[in-house]
Amino acid sequence: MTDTIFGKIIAGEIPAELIYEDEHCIAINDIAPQAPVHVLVIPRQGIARLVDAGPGDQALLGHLLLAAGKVAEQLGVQDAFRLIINNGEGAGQTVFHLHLHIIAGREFAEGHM
Ligand code: DGP
Repeated sequence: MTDTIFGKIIAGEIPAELIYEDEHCIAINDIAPQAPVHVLVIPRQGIARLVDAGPGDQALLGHLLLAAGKVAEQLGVQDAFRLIINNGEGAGQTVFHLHLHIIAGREFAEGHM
C-alpha cells in the first residue's frame, strides 16, 4: 500500500464511488476529468511508479490492461479510448500510486497525443 490518496481509497479510509472492482484493482472517476470519460484504474497493490514494477508484477500489469478494456466496454467507449500512464513528476504524475487513465468521449486527432 502507498501513503497516497489512492492508497487510502483502497484501504477504505476515504470513501469513493467504485465503477469497477476485482481482486487486483479498482476503477474510479477522476476528480478533475480531462474528458467526458476519465476513469482511473488503480491496482490494490501499491507500486509508486510504473518503473518501480518488477518482473514479479508482470501478471498484475497485464491484469490492469485487461481491466481497463473491461471498464471501457462497461462504459460503452470500447471503440475509442486512450490509456495513459504518467510516470514521474516530469511527466505530470501527482499521485505516486500507479494508475492508468482511461480517456474517452472527446475527439482524438490523428497523430496527436
Ligand atoms: P497523475 O497526474 O497521473 O498522477 O493523475 C492523478 C489523477 O488523480 C489526477 O487526474 C487527479 C486525480 N485525483 C487526485 N486526487 C483524487 C481523489 O481524491 N479522487 C479521485 N477520484 N481522483 C483524484
